[in-house]
Amino acid sequence: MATADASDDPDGEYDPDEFPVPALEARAQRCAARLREADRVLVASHIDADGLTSAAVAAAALERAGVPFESLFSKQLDADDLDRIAATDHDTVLFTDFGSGQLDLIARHEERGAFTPVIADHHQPADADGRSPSASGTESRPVDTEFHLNPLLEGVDGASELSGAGATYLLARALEADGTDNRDLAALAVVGAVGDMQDGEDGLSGANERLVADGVAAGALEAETDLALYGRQTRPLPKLLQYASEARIPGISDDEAGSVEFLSGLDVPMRDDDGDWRRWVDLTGDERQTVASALIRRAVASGVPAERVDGLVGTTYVLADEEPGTELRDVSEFSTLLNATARYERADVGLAVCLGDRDEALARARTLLRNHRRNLSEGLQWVKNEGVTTEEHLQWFDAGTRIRETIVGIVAGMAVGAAGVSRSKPIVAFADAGDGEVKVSARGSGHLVRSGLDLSAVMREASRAVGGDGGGHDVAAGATIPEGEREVFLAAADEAVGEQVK
Ligand SMILES: [Mn+2]
Repeated sequence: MATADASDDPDGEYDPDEFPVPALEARAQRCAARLREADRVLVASHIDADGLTSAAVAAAALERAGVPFESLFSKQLDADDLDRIAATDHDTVLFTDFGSGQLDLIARHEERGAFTPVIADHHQPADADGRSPSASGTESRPVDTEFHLNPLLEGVDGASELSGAGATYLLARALEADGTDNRDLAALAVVGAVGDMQDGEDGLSGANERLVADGVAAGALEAETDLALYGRQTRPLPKLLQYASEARIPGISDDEAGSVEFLSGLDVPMRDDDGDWRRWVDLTGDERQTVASALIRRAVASGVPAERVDGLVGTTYVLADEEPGTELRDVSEFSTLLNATARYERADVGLAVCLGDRDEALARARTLLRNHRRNLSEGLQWVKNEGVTTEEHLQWFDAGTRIRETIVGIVAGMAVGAAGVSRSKPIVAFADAGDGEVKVSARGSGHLVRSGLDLSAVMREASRAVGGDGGGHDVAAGATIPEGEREVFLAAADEAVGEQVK
């Protein structure tokens, strides 16, 4: 049995010949061997930044290995999706960034010979009854399939140490033929990990660190200590500071005039020759130092807690081959761009950008991103106006058709900490999904997870109790339930959270 630190390099030295996550090598090799035998592979992937980068890593690796493939995307891989996949004439299906949670459904198709599944995922595997192993409280025995690559099966944390794109990257490394080096694909895997919020203040950790090392060694990625605010590549400086939800500095956060005033008081030219605001990426190293130091002094003087001041500077990742000043250069901005394509049913656009399209697809993605930002801010405003309902162990709101079901989870996460929205209870959001179904998204916190919260189990149990289905991660999970079952679902979820969080 491998342990959680099996991926740690004992002497800390980078060994390019060592498999990036040794605990997962045997599984990766088994999956790769099966894919090499296939005439044609259908790559089925989750629709989000991690799923898109998973598909891109798989596509690049299969192409380099000379294996023909097609790709498709799905929001949650439900029974209907699987029926459609089974109806295609592909005999091998590679599931990326989902599949483990649907093992019970997939196994049924496999048993009747519809296709051979190969799974590269990091979500909680379902057992034969469809329960997640952690939900039963005891070691239940998952149904398994022969070609299953998931960090959780080898004691590596799938929530924080390896994403779907990370698991797919390991598969890509196992697919390398002589003379092929797939380490450049680690850059996309890092975008996926950050898209799944696996990075902390000190950047990525555990198995993900080795992916970073691969990307750096391949020249595709740079890890830097820098100002840890979102938008270093593309945001004009005042907006960078004003929208910095990471820090919350009085007189600067949410304060455009305050941000401009703060910047104007520094001995750094803030506008370029055309009179436009400069961006963080436009500043020299010395200028960045000046701004960062002043910002930290200001935060300390304003009474911002020390840990949040420390958080102003952290490990950031840059895609070395991308144009500076574009969304693609910074992994966080890249992942947001991808989410903006995925949430509006344009996974094809996001995948094309991942695979190198810098013309039409990139322009389309940027338009989708502008639209996404507007929808998020309108959604957040709606939640602030309407407020949430507080139950014993959780809080919730039902957006109906007011917030798109594909972004309601992001809005729920953004709403936490707003007036009337507690940080001490998970938040559950409902939105109409059409066809008589309601989408449920739940968000917790690291603190709640440490107290026992596992939203993946909560969503799965409560949704299955009303004829729906769900799953995800301990800190963020989702479900789909039939219309009219909200109250019963809420009662089950409230009880489940109460049992977990002591
Ligand atoms: Mn994922």
